Amino acid sequence: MIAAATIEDIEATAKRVRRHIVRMIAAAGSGHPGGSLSAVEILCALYFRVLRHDPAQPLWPDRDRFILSKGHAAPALYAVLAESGYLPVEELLTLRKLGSRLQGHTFAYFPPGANTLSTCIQSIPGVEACAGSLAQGLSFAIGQALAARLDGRDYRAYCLLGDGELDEGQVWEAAMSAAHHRVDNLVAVVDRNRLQNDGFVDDIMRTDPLDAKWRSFGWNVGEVEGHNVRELIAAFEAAKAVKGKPSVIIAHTVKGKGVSFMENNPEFHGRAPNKKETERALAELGGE
Ligand SMILES: Cc1ncc(C[n+]2csc(CCOP(=O)(O)OP(=O)(O)O)c2C)c(N)n1
Repeated sequence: MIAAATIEDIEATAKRVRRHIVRMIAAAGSGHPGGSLSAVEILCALYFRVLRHDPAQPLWPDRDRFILSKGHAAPALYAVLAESGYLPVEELLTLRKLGSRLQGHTFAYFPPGANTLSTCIQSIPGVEACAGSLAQGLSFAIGQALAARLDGRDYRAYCLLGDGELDEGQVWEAAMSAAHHRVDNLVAVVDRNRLQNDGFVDDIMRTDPLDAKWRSFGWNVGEVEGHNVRELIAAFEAAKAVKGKPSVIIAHTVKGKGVSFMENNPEFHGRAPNKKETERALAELGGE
């Protein structure tokens, strides 16, 4: 089982994860840096402090489940899984290469006829679900959370959504059903970076007031500065104590966080940095 890290260690890991993200997307020549960089502290807080998981047993039945619904942020998840020990850090540079386990969006599935955990195929150990087609992750996470209840297990399910992803109706159908079934071992996190594919969420489909919307759908709502590890951990801990309803944490973040010319820049939703930009980004991110 992975040991709880200190806030300082988590912040140091987040720095390394940002550098991995820039390097892997640059090496691939394609990918989604903006929405990967915004999610770094959320993922690091989860994997190094909140989730019950064991890199040596990726299919351990009692593990907490993490579902990356905004699947284009796969580089961030792969980097955090590598830092956790699920795969070699060097493998990160195979992102999006032919034959690599690290495809641009995550996958995990049960092949036809298979119905046991040991026959689940994960792109890399630790990946729970296929993602890329937005909005399916929350429904999947509800299924996982309900399965825990049916199986008499006490694991929890966590799901990371983008704020542009909330344009999809399936998210709100899922939100209603989670409240209806009182799925209190479920936590959704909204990466509220206020940008989506090629523009600002407010211009494409305004979702404010987001907290009131989730609350009216029957959820417990927390709100944090999404790059503040301490605040994130406190919100996840508070959610654990909530009974009878699911929780959502609205995490206010910056798309492209940490790289000045990527921050709040729609261009870097889905474009790799070129050689010069990569050098500049890595210089800004510091470290070795
Ligand atoms: C069903 C579906 N519709 C459209 C897309 C294309 N698409 C990929 S990313 C994206 C924007 C996502 O924005 P957001 O959820 O805010 O992600 P972030 O800004 O955090 O990267 C869109 C529309 C998709 N992947 N799936």
